[in-house]
Amino acid sequence: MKLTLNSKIKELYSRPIGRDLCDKLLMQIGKSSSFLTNPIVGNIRLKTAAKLSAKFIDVSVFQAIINLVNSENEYPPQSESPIEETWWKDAVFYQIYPRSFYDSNGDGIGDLKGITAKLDYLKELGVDCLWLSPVYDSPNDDNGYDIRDYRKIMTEFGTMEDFDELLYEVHKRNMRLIMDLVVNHTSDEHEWFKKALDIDPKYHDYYIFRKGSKDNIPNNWRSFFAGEAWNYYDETGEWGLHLFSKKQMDLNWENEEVRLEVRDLVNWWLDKGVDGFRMDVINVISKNDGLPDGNEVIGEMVGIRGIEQYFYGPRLHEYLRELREKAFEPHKAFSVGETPGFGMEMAKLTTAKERGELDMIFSFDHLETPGHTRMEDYEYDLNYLRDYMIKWMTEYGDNCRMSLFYNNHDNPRMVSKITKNKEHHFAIQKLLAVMQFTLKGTPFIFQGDEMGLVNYDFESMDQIEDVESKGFYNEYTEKMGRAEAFNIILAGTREHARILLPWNENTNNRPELVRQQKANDELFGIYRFLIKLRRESHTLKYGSFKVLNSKKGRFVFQRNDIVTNDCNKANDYTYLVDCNLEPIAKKAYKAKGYELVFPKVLKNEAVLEPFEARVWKKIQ
Ligand code: ISL
Ligand code: CA
Repeated sequence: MKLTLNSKIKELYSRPIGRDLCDKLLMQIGKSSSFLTNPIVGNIRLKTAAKLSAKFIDVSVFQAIINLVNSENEYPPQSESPIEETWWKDAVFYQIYPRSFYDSNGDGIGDLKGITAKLDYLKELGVDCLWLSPVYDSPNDDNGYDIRDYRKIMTEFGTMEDFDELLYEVHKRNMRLIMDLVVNHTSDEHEWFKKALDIDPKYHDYYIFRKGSKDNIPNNWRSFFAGEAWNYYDETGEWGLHLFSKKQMDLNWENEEVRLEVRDLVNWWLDKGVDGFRMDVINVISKNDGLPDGNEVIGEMVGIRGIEQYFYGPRLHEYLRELREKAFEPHKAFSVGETPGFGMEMAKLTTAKERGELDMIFSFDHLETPGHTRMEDYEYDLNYLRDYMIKWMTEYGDNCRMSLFYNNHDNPRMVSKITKNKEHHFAIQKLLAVMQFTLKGTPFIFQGDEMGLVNYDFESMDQIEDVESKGFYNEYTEKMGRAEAFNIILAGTREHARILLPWNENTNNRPELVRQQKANDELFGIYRFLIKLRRESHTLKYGSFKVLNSKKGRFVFQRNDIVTNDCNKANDYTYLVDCNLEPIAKKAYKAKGYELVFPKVLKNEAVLEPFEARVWKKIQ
């Protein structure tokens, strides 16, 4: 049934996309779902809601939401059967940003040999699978997310032989490796794009071009990295679409030959033996027909005008299924999609096992407290993280698997967002680690998490190379002073996550970036301990989840094993995790009948120190 302005709020909320969008809105205004589902509000018609909220939300927003909701006719399958066990649910993943991981030859740039050199370190940590951010040939406008040749290794990182050696050494240690698949766009230096500009008809249709004069831009979309989403090409008298940097040209997925190319390159790497892919912005590959203008108000609200025209596009499911069936499935390869903007229902619709699309996705709604954005200097609220986790733990379903992460190469370190007070950092790092390895899902460590890295005190824009930061800095300086603009960049810049890891070895040419921090060996030991605990516990990987206390500042939960009749899988223990989410001491949970697992010793059993986290195991 199609929604119209005559439909009721409860009808909107009962539809998957409607629910996600409402939930996002509710989150922003700090209300729970009962705010919309109670009979009085639930029965209000959308046109009335539009009138009532006309002061804040334009009616066009309602229409845009209705269109999005109507574009999805399917519902996520319910999960009834127990969780199916598989290697990527058992695994602990570790993301490597190669440029800043380990520099083996002293040129200041991390490289493949550097990764191989550190495999024993990663094995010791207990990591099962590595995810490599892009290592392909690239002019590095966006540090490798702008690919020039999908079958060649970036010169600074080494050679294909180095890659083969790395893969061999990874597998030799019983670990796995997944690559980054960046196929929403290519570099404008890719052969295909060069041929496209030469009006080779085959390649011209690989990209998204629109004829028109210079003063007639095809639509009002903005790029993720500030500025318009279109470049003008004098040589052809056309506009070309780029959702990201000016050198990252969007591929035309409508063209079957593009999809064949993607499938070929995925198969090429899988044939080589890689174990799967993390798929960059994979949710934006299908754009609405005719590339209609983005809604101005939504653009203001979300920060990127045009996003509703492609972030959950009309042919997304079809493209994902095709790729799975023709490349991933035959290789039994793993996939995790990067899907900025996705809510839980969208996540279920792309990852539920029965749907045959992706294995997992990264949802990002937990990275900022609602009402705040990354480019903002504020203190992140752990109470929100707790509520987010509880919602996903309880509603996502056993046919879906959640990815658990706090950091990646696109974000400042979460620990610094929680507080700038260094005194608390170590406790917070332990707290985050405890949650990451005892909650239900598959953990993704970002390089340096285990070293206790925090944000870097950049002093000027000269130290920041990231294309996104530069784009926004230019935009902000037009609106405000340089100092204020720099402050915002300092809070949100991706550069924090991209400085060379402090291996405490003097082998790089930007030592000033490393010297500021020192790897925390004690934290490494704690990560190792918690990862081992998780590895050896069926409960922690697959057990059920129950909240015991979620009052302000607290998060106490229990993990119980699934009852199994399989005598090879003897019932594991029950765990209890007691977390203090605030910088003040609190009365600890009385874990009667439990023995302490983490930390090793307590100063005072009755008192939880600021940000302390404890893990208890039931005595059997
Ligand atoms: O950084 C972000 C928020 O955390 C996003 O806006 C980010 O740009 C978006 O999630 C897409 O990220 C991915 O694709 C980009 C690349 O620059 C990022 O590094 C990559 O993770 C374009 O390929
Ligand atoms: Ca190097």
